[in-house]
Amino acid sequence: MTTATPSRVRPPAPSELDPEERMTRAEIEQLQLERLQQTVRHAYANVPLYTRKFDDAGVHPDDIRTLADVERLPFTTKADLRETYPFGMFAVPMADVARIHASSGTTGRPTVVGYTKGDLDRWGSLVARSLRASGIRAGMKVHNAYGYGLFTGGLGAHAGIEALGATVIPMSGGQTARQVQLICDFEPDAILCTPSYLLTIADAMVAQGIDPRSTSLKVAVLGAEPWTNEMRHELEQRLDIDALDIYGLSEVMGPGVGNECLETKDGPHVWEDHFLPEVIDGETLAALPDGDLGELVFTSLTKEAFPVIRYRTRDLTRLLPGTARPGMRRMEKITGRNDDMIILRGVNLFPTQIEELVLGIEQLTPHFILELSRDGRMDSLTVRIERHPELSVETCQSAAEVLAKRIKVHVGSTVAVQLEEPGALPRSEGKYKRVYDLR
Ligand code: DLL
Repeated sequence: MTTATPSRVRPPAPSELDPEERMTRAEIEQLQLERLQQTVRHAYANVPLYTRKFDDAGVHPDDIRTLADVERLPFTTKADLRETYPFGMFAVPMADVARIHASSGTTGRPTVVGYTKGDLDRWGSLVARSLRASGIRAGMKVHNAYGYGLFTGGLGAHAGIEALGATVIPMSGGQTARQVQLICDFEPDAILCTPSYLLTIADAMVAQGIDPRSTSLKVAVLGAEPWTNEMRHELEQRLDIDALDIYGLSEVMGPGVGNECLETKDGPHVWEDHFLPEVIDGETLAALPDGDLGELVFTSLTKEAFPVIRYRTRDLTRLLPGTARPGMRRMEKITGRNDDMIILRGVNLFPTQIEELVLGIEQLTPHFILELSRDGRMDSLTVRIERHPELSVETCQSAAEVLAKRIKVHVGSTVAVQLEEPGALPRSEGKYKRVYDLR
C-alpha cells in the first residue's frame, strides 16, 4: 500500500543492493537448495534432537533433493527448545558460540539461542540490508530505541546500523523523556523501535511542547509486534516520516529476517537467500500454497550455531510474490499470532482488527487495551480507549458508539467500548501488552 506522505528518503539504487537481492527467482531457489542440503546435514550431524526427530520420521539428509522435499522434514516447535534448555540445540561447540540471546516468553523457561562469529556477521549484514531497503544509508544518524540486552532487538539493530556504515545512537528502550531530548539534540535521521513505542514517544513530544512533525526524523523501522497499515498511516502523518515494517524472531535470528522496501511498502520481503519460508495449516500441518493465510514456518539456510528446521513461528500471514525484490517472496503484514487470537463466544478476533477500526475513526485516540472478562457463563470483551484530549466528551462518546457498531459489523462480536481519561492507560515501552484476560 502506498501512503500520502511523500518519502523523505530514497530507496537504494540497484548498484547499492546485495548481489542476492538482484537474483532471479530461479537463482534464489538454486541457492536455497544448496544451502538447505548443507543445513539439514549440519543439523542432523550435530544436534541430537534433530537426529532423533529425523530418524523417527524416517527421513535422512540425503532425501532432500528438491526444495519441495523440505516438506518431508519434521517441524520444530517452542516445546523442542524448552526440552533442550538451555543449550541442547546448539550445533557447534560452546567455544565457537560468540553470543547468546534469550526471549523471555510469556510462560516458563526462556528460549535460548546462540550465534557464531559468522552468524553475527550475517545477521549484521541482513539488518543492514533491511535498513537500506527502508531508505537509511551510510552517513545517516540512527536512534536505536529497541531494548538492549538478551532481547535480540537492541543489539541486532545496533550491529545492522554499524554494518551499514551509519552512525548508531544506542539509546535502548524506556526513559521516554530522555528519548525526546536526544532526538531533539542529536537530530537523528531515523528511529528504530516498536510501533507502539513510537506512539508513546510522539505523545511525549507533544507533552513537552514539541511538534512531532518538526523533528529531524525522516524514517522509522518498526517491528517486534503486529501493527496495521492504519497504524502506519497514523505514525507517518503524526511524525511526518516514512514507516517501514521489519520482521524477525529470536529463534530464526532476530530482527531482519524480512523487511519492507520503501518503494512499495507492501509487507516485508523475506530475505530468502538465508531463510526458507513456508505457510502451513496450523491444524492439519499441511503445507499451503502461496497466497493462502496460515502459520508461518522457517528453515534457516546459513546458520551455524543454531540451525532451525521448519520452525513453527505461530505468526499468521500469507506468502506473496516479490515486488521491489522480484527474486524473493513477501509476507503480508502479520495479522497476529495464533496465541493472540481471542475466541469470543465462538468468533475469532485479533487485536489488529480492532486497531484497524479504531484508527479508522478520527475522533478516537490510538490508545486502547482489550479486557476479557466473564459475566456469569458468557465471555465479554471491553475495549477501553482513551478519549481525545481536544474533543468534547460527547463527541468522544458518540465515536465510541460508532466503534462498537463497526466491530459488530466487521468482526461479528458485540463488545463494550469504555472511554478513559487521556493518559489513563498504560503506555508502551517496547512490545505493547494489548490484551488483559481477567477471566
Ligand atoms: O521481536 C525480533 C525483532 C526485534 C523483530 C526488533 C523486529 C524488530 P522475539 O522477541 O523473539 O523477536 O519476538 C518474535 O514478535 O514471532 C512475531 O510474533 C512478533 N514480530 C516481530 N516482528 C514483527 C512484525 C523479535 N514486524 C515475535 N510484525 C514474532 C508483526 C512481529 N509481528
